[in-house]
Amino acid sequence: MSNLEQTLIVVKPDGFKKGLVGKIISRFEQKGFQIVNLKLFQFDVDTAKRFYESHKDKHFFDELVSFICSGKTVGCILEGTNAVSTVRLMVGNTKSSEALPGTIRGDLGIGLTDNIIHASDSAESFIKESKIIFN
Ligand code: 3AN
Repeated sequence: MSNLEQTLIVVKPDGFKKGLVGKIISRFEQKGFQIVNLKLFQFDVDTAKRFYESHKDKHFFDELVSFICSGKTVGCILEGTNAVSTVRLMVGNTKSSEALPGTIRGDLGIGLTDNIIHASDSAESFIKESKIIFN
């Protein structure tokens, strides 16, 4: 039975600077996901802190906020079967250096904080994060 879901991806500043926006979104289209909404924008510090609120007690929080604000990003809402888990599989391990070949981070990135792309980790995160970006 088909489980139609939506999820959010954000191409991070390193992905944007490397000119990977088209390549990344194309992978999701080729997989069969539909683009529901798309936005080019740059995070300000307040928005980034709200977006990454669940990490506020982590040692890397300030670095993460500073990095996501460092350049342009592209937010995209995708829709399709099991979108949340399938998109996360396509994104790959948080540490790009350990992400499997065939995943976006495995093929296109090498960093940890700068790991090319964000993808919502649950339906609840998608609702919260997409409201912050597509307010
Ligand atoms: P993911 O994006 O794979 O879901 P999370 O949610 O654990 O990973 O972490 C959110 C973001 O925080 C990651 N995308 C990465 O940019 C950054 N991050 C995670 N762990 C670390 C770490 N140990 N040091 C620096 N940055 C990190």
